[in-house]
Amino acid sequence: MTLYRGYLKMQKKFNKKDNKMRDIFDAIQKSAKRIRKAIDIKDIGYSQQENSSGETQLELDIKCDMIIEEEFSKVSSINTIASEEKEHEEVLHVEGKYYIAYDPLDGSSLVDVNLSVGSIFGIYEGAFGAEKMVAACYVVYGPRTEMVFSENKTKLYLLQADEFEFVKEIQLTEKGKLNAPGGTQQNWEPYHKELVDSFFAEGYRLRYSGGMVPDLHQILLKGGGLFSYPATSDKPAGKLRRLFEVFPFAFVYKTSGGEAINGTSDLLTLGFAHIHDTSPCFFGSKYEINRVKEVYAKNA
Ligand code: FBP
Repeated sequence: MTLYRGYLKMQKKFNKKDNKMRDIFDAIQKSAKRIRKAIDIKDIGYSQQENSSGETQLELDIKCDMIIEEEFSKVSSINTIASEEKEHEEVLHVEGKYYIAYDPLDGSSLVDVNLSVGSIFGIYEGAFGAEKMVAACYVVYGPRTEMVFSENKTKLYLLQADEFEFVKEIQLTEKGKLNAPGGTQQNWEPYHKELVDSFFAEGYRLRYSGGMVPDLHQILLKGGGLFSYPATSDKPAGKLRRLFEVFPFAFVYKTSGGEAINGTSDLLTLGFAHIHDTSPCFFGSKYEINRVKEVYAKNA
């Protein structure tokens, strides 16, 4: 086989793989545009339904979930989907090789106070699991609509005239200035409170909206800092869900030169027993994450 024919064969294989990911990328963009319109409606009441975490679902949660399922059902490379709004995973195309776990509208309870919210996607190959992750994406619905897609690099896109335009690649610095401490403070471990306070004592600024997507997006775009949602006495396993929220942001932060841990271990080395499992989580630039590791190694 001549060199050139070998190159063509590799190209074809690469393009086929690229096209499959491209189809997923397109389906996420179509979903995001429809969700943007769905958010801008007057009535955002609660439904009669509860999700698997016992939270009453907003009509909007269910609508956004339906939009994403509709768009993904048209993509033959997607084998199975799992939604934060549904108890069980669902097979779409048995021939497909990608498994996608998503949070259709994270922080949805913030819509009625007009704060930014987001959609989160974890793209896994062959099965669900941190070690199977090949790409991650999130969309921020704020004053503007932005999308961040991580595969080999992390790229920012802005919705302009109904098209997502590439803006820039994102890279975290070694050390940041922003601190986003989640969880009910009265239920924090004393050593965690000390850690959070030590960053403020160093001049870090408080930036916490209660929406994971805008909070992590701000730290990513402003060059670094720390987002934390620890284990607390009322939530000893943390609050945020591994497959839908934690693993995707761990992938984005690590691909952008940052770190992501559960206090002691790399989040992308964790397993899961149930698709709705949660985990304590810390996302940030290297300096801040090393500080967390030091404190948690001594105490946890
Ligand atoms: P949902 O996925 O149910 O919206 O919850 C997740 C979330 O709202 C995150 O966006 C946010 O970081 C966290 O919960 C806020 O939790 P708390 O209100 O305990 O600080």
